[in-house]
Amino acid sequence: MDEKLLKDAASVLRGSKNVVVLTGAGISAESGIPTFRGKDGWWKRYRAEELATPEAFRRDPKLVWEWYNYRREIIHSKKPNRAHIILSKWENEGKFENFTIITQNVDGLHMRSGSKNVLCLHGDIWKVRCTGCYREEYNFDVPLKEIPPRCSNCNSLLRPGVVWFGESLPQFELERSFRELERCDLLIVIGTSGIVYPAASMPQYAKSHGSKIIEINIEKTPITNYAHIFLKGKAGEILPLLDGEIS
Ligand code: BV8
Ligand code: ZN
Repeated sequence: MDEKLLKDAASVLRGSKNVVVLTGAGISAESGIPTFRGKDGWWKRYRAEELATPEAFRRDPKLVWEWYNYRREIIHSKKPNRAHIILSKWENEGKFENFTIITQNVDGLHMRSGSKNVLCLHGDIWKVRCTGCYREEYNFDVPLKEIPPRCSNCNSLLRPGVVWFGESLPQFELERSFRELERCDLLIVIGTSGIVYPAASMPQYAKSHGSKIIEINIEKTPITNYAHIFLKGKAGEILPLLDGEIS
């Protein structure tokens, strides 16, 4: 880790009041949860870009649910890693005047590590929604009792409570995210390939409103080009170092 960059990042952190953190699948990689586009990513083995769509669900709900059941089983057996824990520590210690996490992840690990102010842009893999009566509830069955699962209220097919490609993001989370990005003085982007919109537009949006951008990733991304500081490395290794510098 470049010592000078780390110290620069720590001094930006120390001088920040309103901090937003945007996370992607990379923050959960050290928990043992495959990323989407990495070498062992979900997308490779399950052609997920064809599965995470309403069309795929209409065509073959059983196949789509088999993929989500498989992912739920993996996520269920994993736990938050040091990166999640440091972010939850910063929030619960009141390190900053305002501290918000905006996540693209559906694995629920930020909440499981104790973070409370979390905006889930793409939904939650532990939520199910009825395609008939639209009732939404948590379902933690691992494995699912039946595939595809049906609504106990009207017996229609249930769908995963996540946002698929071509679907709009939840209005509240989206609006709240952009308000926070307008007023933050620091946005830390952790473990995202910066490919999926509208999340991928958020760093530029924050920067255009005067925020500093720090990116933490094991490789460069389109975001790196306009980040003020790029800390190359694993989130679970860099965040504890940053925490050490500012505590
Ligand atoms: C929408 C939920 C309006 C389901 C997901 C052309 C141009 C621009 C946009 C579009 C376009 N064509 C279509 C679109 C819109 C589309 C889109 O952006 N497509 C992309 C592919 C071009 N977006 C949408 O459809 C969105 N909706 O736009 O609504 C609308 C409405 C109606 C009609 C049209 C438009 C909906 C997007 C949400 C899709 N749902 N997931 C599920 O999970 O099953 S997206 C999926 O990708 C996940 O949520 C994931 O979080 C997300 C982003 O991926 P990343 O998190 O970045 O993960 P990835 O593997 O890619 O990268 C991991 C990174 O971590 C890497 O950089 C790696 O280096 C790094 N890393 C790895 N290990 C570590 C690490 N970093 C640090 N430490 C480590 N240890
Ligand atoms: Zn129903």
